Amino acid sequence: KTVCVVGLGYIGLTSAVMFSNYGMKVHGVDINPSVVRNINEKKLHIEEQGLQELLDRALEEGTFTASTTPQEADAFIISVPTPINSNKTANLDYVKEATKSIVPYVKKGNLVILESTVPPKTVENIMIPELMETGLEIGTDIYVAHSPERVIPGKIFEELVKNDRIVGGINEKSAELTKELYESFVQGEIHLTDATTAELVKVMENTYRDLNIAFANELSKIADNIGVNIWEAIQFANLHPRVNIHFPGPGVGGHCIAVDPWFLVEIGGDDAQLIHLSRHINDSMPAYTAQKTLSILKDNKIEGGKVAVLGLAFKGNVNDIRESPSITVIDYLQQLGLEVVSFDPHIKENNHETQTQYLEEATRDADILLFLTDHHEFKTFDPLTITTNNKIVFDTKNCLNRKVWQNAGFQYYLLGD
Ligand code: SAJ
Repeated sequence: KTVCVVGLGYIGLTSAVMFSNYGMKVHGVDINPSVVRNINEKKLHIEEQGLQELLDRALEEGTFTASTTPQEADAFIISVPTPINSNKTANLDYVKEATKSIVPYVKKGNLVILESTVPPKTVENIMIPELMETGLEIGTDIYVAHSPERVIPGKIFEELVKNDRIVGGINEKSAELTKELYESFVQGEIHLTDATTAELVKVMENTYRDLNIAFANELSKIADNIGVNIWEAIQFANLHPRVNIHFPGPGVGGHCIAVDPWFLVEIGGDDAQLIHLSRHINDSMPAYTAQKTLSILKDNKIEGGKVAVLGLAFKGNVNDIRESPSITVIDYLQQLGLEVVSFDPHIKENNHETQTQYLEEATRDADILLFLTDHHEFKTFDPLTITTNNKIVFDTKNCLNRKVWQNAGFQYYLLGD
């Protein structure tokens, strides 16, 4: 079987190399020529454990090729970004353009699969009208399905194989053919439904997480006011067999959890009040974190001061700064008149004006160390080796060992404590 994957980001590229390592001949397409060039030179634009080896093998064995234009194939997989516009409505231009781009290559008997997370009805209202341009009968000549990805960056290859998948077809045959394709490497169960249900399920999953984190963030503010450590309280509450509260933090980032709930707000209107409020609660966390940093400095009689921000990525152990709360926290800190230098061991390119490539440079004259991302490197930092102006640390992810830092003479502050 041959597969053409359109969009070579986190999901498209990882799926493409999986298919090509499991017996398919895969052609990957990206509109960005530098992404294609790098991939062909075995250079990765994303950090993901296991990706380099699988890509190298697929390229060497010739089971994977990449270019900026699609090719004929048995199955087409569309895996492009679905961001939100500044007014928080879904931007489906990439889905539309990607579908348009494959129209000249789609033949009778082909399968077209959408992997991107989309507002319910996107397959029906955006993709189908474009695919009708092929002149082929939808559902009998060509088959169409939504097979949303559910993998977590950092563990993509493990989850691609092990997670259950929800596949929604525009008819039964479309769903069955999609299941057959993914069965080449998926060991989890593949559940079949219709396309709109699959679209809703995927958005619901990420919205559940956003709501749950908003709840944790709200609890962290309440706990802070009454002098309780929220991390300990959540751990205890989660010992109950039917409770699973997520954890607070400086904000919710990434291009999924901070984005997808807006799809439901857009289509739900007044029926989506809880979802809407949760988005606002999570979006309020960067400002809250910056304010807390300022009050910690004030409590220590430091006016102005220099903040060393540790962690720019949107979460631990990834090199992705898209929708990262750290960037917003830095903006607020600067607005509050504080000087900021930032450091992230996972981000090599200089992506931010405050960024330095050297830990020592970030911490040297710092009045406070502000940990915003729980990278594994941070957990093992030896505070005795860090030189600062004032010995104050603010941990927003509960990723440091309080005792170790206190023994090194630091005043240790924890978000939600
Ligand atoms: N976060 C918290 N508290 C928590 C958990 C996460 O503040 O308890 C923050 C993180 O720091 C980060 C943000 O939320 O800024 C999102 O991180 P994440 O690890 O929750 O999620 P993503 O965006 O990396 O991946 C999610 C996953 N969805 C679910 O777990 C329901 C993944 O399975 C999806 O495939 C992915 O979105 C996607 O692409 O949709």
